[in-house]
Amino acid sequence: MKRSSRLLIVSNRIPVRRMRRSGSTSWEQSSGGLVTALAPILQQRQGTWIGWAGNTGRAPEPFSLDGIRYQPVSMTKGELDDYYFGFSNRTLWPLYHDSVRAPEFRRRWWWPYVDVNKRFAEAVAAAARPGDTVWIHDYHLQLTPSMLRELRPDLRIGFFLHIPFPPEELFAHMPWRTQILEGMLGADLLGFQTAAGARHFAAAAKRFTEAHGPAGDMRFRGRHVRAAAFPISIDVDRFEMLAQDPDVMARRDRLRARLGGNRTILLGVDRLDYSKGIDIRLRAFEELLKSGAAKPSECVFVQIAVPSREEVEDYAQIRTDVEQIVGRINGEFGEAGQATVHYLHRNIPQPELVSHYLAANVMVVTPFRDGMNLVAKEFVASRVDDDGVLVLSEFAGAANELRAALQVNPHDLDGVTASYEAALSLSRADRRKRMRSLRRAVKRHDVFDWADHFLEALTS
Ligand code: GDG
Repeated sequence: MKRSSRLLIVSNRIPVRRMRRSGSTSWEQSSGGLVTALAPILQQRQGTWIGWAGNTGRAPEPFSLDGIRYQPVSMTKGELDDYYFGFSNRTLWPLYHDSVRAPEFRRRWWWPYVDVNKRFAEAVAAAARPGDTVWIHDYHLQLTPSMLRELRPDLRIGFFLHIPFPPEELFAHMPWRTQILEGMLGADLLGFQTAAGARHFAAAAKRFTEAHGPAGDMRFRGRHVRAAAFPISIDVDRFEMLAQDPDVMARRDRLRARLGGNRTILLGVDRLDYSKGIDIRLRAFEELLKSGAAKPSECVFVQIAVPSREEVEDYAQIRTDVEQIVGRINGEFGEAGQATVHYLHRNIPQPELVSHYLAANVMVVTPFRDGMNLVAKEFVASRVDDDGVLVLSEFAGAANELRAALQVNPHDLDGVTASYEAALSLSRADRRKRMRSLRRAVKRHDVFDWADHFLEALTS
């Protein structure tokens, strides 16, 4: 990358939290994987991060924190409803996740989506110096690349989609398909989690726009546009370090003891989202108990479900569904003082999360569709003891790399139940062999390599 060119990151949210302590306001960096990966690069390159700060009405003034400049973009309450909860999370999210819930195509959400994308493009255009590099993230901002190119043809523009890009036949349902594709084609480089995502995008682009040529070298309106896979990863060293922290290990031991000493622990960790397959994994656990293949005194399921998008009806519904299944299993198989499913509807601190990864015998990751799924990789990175079994949906992007997991089709209830039985019966030697292979896969490239590869490809 050219030394003189600065880097601007653009995402729906800037990764900061506003703290109010004794009357004064300050900002604190939040701990997502993206900010961890990009912070060192941004600090080195005097970078700027542009995005929504989480409040409606006037945007807070730009500020600097830990060597990164943050530039908030404003959003009205109506735009939050239409652009974010509406078009982003009730149209794009379900459509891009194989339509596991029906996407809603509402015309009144489209224009706010256009307007907000425009505002982001204008904010970047105003902040960028000649020749800067801009990296735009995710489905909320698919129109921003071409809007920005129009304003600032001198910039290098990259775009990364964190969620899957759907097969052409599914994407074809989108009433604004041409506008969205043309929006994305404004970038020089388009990154996807998987090769299939890049392929799907190129197929749709060729069908619905003037783009032509192979995914890796498309031509669009006289420019080269490249679509390729850049599978995201995690800060592997951080999880390995936490896993060896005496305090985290002590928490693991306390957790195991609290859950009943010798009971086999199955664990799920997700945002409470209908794409994650939390319902199917609990129903499979219920089947396992019903069949007698496992006794409630011998095993326990812990599900951490982080509250998410609760304003959207399908999310309220999946919460009700999950809580009903939890209640049914505990009603049927629990004893006073001994629950069969422990359900935590909250976010827990990361050291606590890692102590759960360490306590688990079986990590269950069963999304119907997932861009990557970082939880699967974090579990593997944490298991420095080479133990623990990963049950993983074949429809998570992570399945491409985590071949030694017990891979399942989450639409197949009997298949998921059978995978639990298989997990419970694996010998220590088999578990070790699989986990070692998984760990090699996860350690092959971390989130820092991911960011480097993308930025190198963008600027070369
Ligand atoms: C999108 C795509 C893609 C979860 N519970 C707690 C907690 N977490 C953290 C995990 C992990 C992250 O949240 C979840 O990441 P995922 O990848 O599993 O899923 P999405 O939120 O849907 O992310 C996905 C990702 O973007 C990156 O490109 O992989 O496919 O959908 O890091 O650790 N963290 C803490 N407490 C919790 O209770 N501290």
